[in-house]
Amino acid sequence: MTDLSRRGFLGAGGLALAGASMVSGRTQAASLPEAPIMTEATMQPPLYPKSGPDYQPVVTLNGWTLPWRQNGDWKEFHLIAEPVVRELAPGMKAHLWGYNGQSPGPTIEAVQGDKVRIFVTNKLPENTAVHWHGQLLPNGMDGVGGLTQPHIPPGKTFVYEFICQKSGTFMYHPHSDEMVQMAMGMMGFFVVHPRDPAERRVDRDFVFLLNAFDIEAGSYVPKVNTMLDFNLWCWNSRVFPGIDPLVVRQGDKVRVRFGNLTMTNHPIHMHGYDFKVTGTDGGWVPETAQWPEVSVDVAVGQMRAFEFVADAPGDWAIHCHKSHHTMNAMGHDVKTYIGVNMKRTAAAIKKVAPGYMPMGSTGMGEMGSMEMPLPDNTLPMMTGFAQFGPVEMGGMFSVVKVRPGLAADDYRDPGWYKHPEGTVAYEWKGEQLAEPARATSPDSGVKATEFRAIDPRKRPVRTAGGHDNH
Ligand SMILES: [Cu+2]
Repeated sequence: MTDLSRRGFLGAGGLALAGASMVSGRTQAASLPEAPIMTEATMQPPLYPKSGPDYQPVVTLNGWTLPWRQNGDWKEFHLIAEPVVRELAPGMKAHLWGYNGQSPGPTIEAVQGDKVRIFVTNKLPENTAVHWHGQLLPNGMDGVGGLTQPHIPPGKTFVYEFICQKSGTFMYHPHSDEMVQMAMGMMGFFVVHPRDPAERRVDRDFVFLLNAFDIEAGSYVPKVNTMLDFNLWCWNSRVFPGIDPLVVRQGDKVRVRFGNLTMTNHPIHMHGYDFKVTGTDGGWVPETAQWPEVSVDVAVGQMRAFEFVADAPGDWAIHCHKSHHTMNAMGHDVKTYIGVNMKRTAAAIKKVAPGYMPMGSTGMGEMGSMEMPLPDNTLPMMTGFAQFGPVEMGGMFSVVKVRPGLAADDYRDPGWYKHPEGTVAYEWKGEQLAEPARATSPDSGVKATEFRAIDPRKRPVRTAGGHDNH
């Protein structure tokens, strides 16, 4: 990739934060900036600034940062709204809409005070517009199609120009046929770094967007009208075990930022640490107001950042605490059979469906360890293996891997944690207690329901009047 970020002219006197004169309204650019494209779903290395103030760039789980070019005072980016194919996890691909080859689009990074000029080319089959969620900007740059600008028709390029007035965590997404375009995966992260490189500095800064899809087993395109019952709960359009681990060097100061563009809230929970909530939608939380947590809820349309010092090595789970959101597509319709004696039912069903196998009467954990035949292009409800067996998870789940002695920019998966001798939960092999008499299957006293399996080939034929018995 060419060097797209060259030294600008934002020197003495260049940083005026307010005033209409800052926005030219008409770009002087002689040509459109390059629009790099990314199709791989692996985390790309952080993009260090080659000019301007120093900062610790973020890393985007299963994603990348959009390179830019400096043109006079302006940092110029080029987004292309277009159809993309995204692998959600090995074994499943989705036909989505996104930006520059991916859903979500690339992360945009800038510095407080930067003048940014963002070209948006529409290669979708319908109008679009881009809203810069959380940015303080002139009304006409806010990206609400019809309200603050004409929609961008297919084939056209529009230009957005504004000053990044404050540092913090932002997003971008369409404001044009918004429900459909977000359900199809159109969104991206936007980070503005403090102008002072020492301010709020961390060693590792992870970002991801929470999004959700409803894709029926065997199909490739999300159902765009689904309101609540999504079956794929994603971070950056990926589900476990397809989500990158958050690889951290022991002792590093770490920030994790996320934004929620699903239709419900997500309590994001991290094991092994308490952390401080340091950022919200409106900016940084003053140190005196930061509160300690082990879970932080992020409502629809919100962003949150938390920070911790990674002093405890290990493989620490990080996930949404709504347990349905750590499940994948297949299996949500399975009935509950816990405590049910399935023997007679299974025998009856096997007469009409010889391959039938009853599941779930002891819980559903066994589903995480089985290789069940699946329809084309879908994912099992519970999946993923680690060093001690099946993890029985899916969806919004990943692992914070804290290891000593990593290189500063080493984000490669270090494998499973090697636990020091004697620090893993273990089986009791001594004598058992004398068992008090316990009912093995508590009886509610309610008469059991009788199942009757009907062979559809031998269904009783109804008489003309619609009554079977007269
Ligand atoms: Cu959730």
